[in-house]
Amino acid sequence: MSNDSYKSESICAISSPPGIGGVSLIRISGPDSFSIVEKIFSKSLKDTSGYQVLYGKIIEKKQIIDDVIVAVFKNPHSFTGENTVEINCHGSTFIQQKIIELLINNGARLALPGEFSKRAFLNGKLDLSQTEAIADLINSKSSAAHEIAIKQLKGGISSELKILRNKLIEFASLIELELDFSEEDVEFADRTHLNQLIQDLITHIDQLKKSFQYGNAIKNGVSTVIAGRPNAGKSTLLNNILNENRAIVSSIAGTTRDTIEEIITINGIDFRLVDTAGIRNTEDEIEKIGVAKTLEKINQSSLVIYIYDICSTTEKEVDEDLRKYVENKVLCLVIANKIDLVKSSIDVPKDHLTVSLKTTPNTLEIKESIFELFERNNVHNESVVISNMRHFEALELAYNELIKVEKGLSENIPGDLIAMDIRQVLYYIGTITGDISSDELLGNIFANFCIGK
Ligand SMILES: Nc1nc2c(ncn2[C@@H]2O[C@H](COP(=O)(O)OP(=O)(O)OP(=O)(O)O)[C@@H](O)[C@H]2O)c(=O)[nH]1
Ligand SMILES: [Mg+2]
Repeated sequence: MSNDSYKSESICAISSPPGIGGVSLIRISGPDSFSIVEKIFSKSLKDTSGYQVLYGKIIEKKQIIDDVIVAVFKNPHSFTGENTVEINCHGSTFIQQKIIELLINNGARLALPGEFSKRAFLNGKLDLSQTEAIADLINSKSSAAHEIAIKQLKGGISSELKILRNKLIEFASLIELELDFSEEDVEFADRTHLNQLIQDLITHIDQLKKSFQYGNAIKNGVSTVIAGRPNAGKSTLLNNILNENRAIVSSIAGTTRDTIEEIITINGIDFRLVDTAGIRNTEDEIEKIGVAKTLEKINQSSLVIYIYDICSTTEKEVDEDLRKYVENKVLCLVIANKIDLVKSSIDVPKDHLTVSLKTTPNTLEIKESIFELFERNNVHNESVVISNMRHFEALELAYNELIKVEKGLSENIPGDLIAMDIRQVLYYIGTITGDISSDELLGNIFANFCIGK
């Protein structure tokens, strides 16, 4: 679809979830939506003002299909910015399909995934990152994910980036103007100010980039691996946290072979907990595969809960394990288990959580510790958090170009080269808000939306 052909086409889709429901919502948007709906509805829409609701009947060849409520939105006061009608019908799949069929027979066409949102963007109702926030809002499963999506929808990222972008555009233009006067060796763009702006941008974009770790964790859950030697109590821990017998627990070392994954929500954040095979050297073929998988899972995780049996593991062995298996970049909560078996007093490092998972589950305390560890290491600027991979990648590219500009300024390279690098920064920032977009980019983004949104 070229960017302009949409202006003449009216599109329709079922916007409620597929299947039977009490009621369903069918949406139609485009220049002919009113006249198309009038052909199948018992009332005229001609004299309606926007934001109006009408009660009437959907009729096919004098036969009543359904009693419906129709909401009318007049261009530009609708989500898409076009004339839009929303038909609230009864949620039978037959009725839904019938109404869609009638709309198509009268001149509408079926909407592509995300096409309503795409029109909202093309008609300037929302910028690109706000449009993407709608998809995140629909998909949000926790209060934290919801909060990030709402902030983005309100334009949090865009307004920040737009201010910086406009300042940078000004500088790029001034530098480009200098090129027209190259004979005269003039400097319209104050280099000290430009340098300051570049520094501000670098700091700011760096902050946004850092917030992605947090944003991404909230959107997709924090991958959290429970690891340790065999028999340490890993599966017991998983079961305790889930409050169900999810994994087999036994006194035989090497019970868990395959990874077991479950999601728990702590204070509104999803943690994807993975119970793993205990790490040891083994000749057992299946267990070997299990151990390899454990190591792979640890590598991919953002948080590790390392658990050990306090009676059978020395502090030195624990340290060795941590050094060998848990990389520095991964957050790690260390749990000393089976304290009930300890007869005399024993020294445990202060930062290890000492428990007896069998006799007292300590679930609340452990959950709090997991959450605290995550929070402590995810300092984020309250106002804006990046949670979208596309935005993160664009920021990273913009950041690299900014470093080039910074270097260029310090080395006094010619203005035309600096201007080129600044234009690159502008380009990458522009792709986030959609100030710069291509059919391909839009196609990729909206293909992941649901139909009817
Ligand atoms: N006394 C005591 N026994 C415990 C405690 N926690 C777990 N156990 C026991 O230790 C044994 C091993 O527990 P699991 O949870 O299966 O250990 P695991 O780390 O998953 O072991 P693998 O899957 O073999 O790697 C079981 O018999 C548990 O009942 C504890 O706090 N105290
Ligand atoms: Mg186990």
